[in-house]
Amino acid sequence: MTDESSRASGSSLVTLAMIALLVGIAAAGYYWSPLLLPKADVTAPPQAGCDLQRQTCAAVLPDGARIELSIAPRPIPILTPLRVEVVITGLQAGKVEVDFAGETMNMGYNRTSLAANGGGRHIGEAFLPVCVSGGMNWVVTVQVETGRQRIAVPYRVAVGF
Ligand SMILES: [Cu+2]
Repeated sequence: MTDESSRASGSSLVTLAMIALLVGIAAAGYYWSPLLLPKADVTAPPQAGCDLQRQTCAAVLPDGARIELSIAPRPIPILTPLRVEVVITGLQAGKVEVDFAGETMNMGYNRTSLAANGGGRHIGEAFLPVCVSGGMNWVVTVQVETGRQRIAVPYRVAVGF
């Protein structure tokens, strides 16, 4: 009887130790993730109510700088080359990238670098994969690197409905 209970408490100690270890790993992962994943220092919300399926959408930063995104053709098709254009005013941009991610499902890595084309204009091409569920919501994040910071603007758009 005593042997049974001591064995039981021994295994619960092992369980506790494993839980502590997992919590430690999770905490370390959270702590180190900014070094492993590209993480924006500043996230600027796009202007509310703007639909990339219909128009160019912009985000205005607190200092007045603007980051505009347009995707053509409209409506946005899948499995077709898309022309992605970002126009930046009021800040000196280095690298500009656009990342397409499923809002609620993992659609793989879909990121494209844009080339500067003068006057704050950056142009690139993207391609959306087909989704098993038909239409889906995408988060299109414009990532702009300046000398001091990385700015992310997450636009949301429904494609293929
Ligand atoms: Cu999907």
